Amino acid sequence: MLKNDLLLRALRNEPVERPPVWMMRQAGRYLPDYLKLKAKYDFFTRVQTPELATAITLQPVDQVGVDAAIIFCDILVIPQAMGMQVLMEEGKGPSLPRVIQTQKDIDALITTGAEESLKYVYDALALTKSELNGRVPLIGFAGAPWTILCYMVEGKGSKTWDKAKQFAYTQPALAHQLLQKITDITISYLKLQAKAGADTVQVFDSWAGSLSPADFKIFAQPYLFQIANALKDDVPVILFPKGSWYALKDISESSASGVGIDWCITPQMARELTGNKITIQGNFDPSKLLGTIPDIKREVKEMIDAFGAQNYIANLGHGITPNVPVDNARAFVDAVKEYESKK
Ligand code: 1CP
Repeated sequence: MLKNDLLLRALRNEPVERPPVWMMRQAGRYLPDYLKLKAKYDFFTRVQTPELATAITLQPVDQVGVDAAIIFCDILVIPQAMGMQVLMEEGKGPSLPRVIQTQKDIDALITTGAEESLKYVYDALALTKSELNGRVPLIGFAGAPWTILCYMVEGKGSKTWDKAKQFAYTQPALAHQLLQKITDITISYLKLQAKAGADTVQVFDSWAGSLSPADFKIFAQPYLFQIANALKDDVPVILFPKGSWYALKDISESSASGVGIDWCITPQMARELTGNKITIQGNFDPSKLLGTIPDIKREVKEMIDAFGAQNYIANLGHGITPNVPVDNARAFVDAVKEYESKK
């Protein structure tokens, strides 16, 4: 039994005393105890050792007081499970030395049973679940097919994703084959995450906003919806297509229970586009966490006033950045928790 099920109630459109709060990328990055583990173990050791992944996942629950834990892992474990080499270089971010360009490259990817090589993720979820002992819900996650394709084709992060987009626009049949393969594996992977103890799952489409509304409908939305449909009887699904505010109406009519939005859309406009058909998550500008604590507290209250406390999950509009002081992250969370008394 969960002692704090605010997040799950918000996702089920049930009444809450105050909105639940968590922060994208809350595990790792800015917490001193994470940095100590980071100095000792390389990235994939941290991800693949359930005891380490669990310890990192619990840090923001214990130290910042968020209403949900999100398992410590990375979206790029899917390309890895499909047989691609993924390197994580300090200060440089991820890189994939051999990218996808041709039919032959796609044919060489491991598809059947790829999700089984990710047993360490399910083990970490099960261990975290038991350590949480019902304190807060546990969130599983995966990258969205479009965002994973971006890394598989581009080989590293990009501001424009021009190579990934060129691949999709000039070889759409190959792109759809690849997107479908990623989708199928992601569905099996998320189902196994739910079975291992994830109470809800979020699909990060971090680079959806690189596409126009028309191209989002072709290369991103159908695959996001396949995932939401396939998981809907397992756990509530949160879709986060960053930047794709134009898709909010369609998403509100999908099988997803929640949708994440960034800070480039007003709460009023997001509510207008979605009606009250889906729970909205977001959308505090992460850079505002670099301001003063009184400013953070005031702006959080304004944000909740604008969204309303129901059918709403307080969060950032994208991941917390590594330079945020822990006290400021805590002020963000405290401001949401104090909201009830200010109503
Ligand atoms: O050693 C380190 O600390 C490396 C930094 C790091 C961390 C802490 C990477 C490399 N990944 C992670 C963990 C991670 N990644 C989590 C779990 C822990 C947490 O809460 O932070 C999650 C949810 C992710 C998800 C992820 N990885 C996304 C989607 C969310 C988002 O921020 O948009 C993306 C795009 C990635 C790719 C990735 N992995 C790592 C980096 C630096 C990046 C981004 C690279 C780029 O800018 O393209």
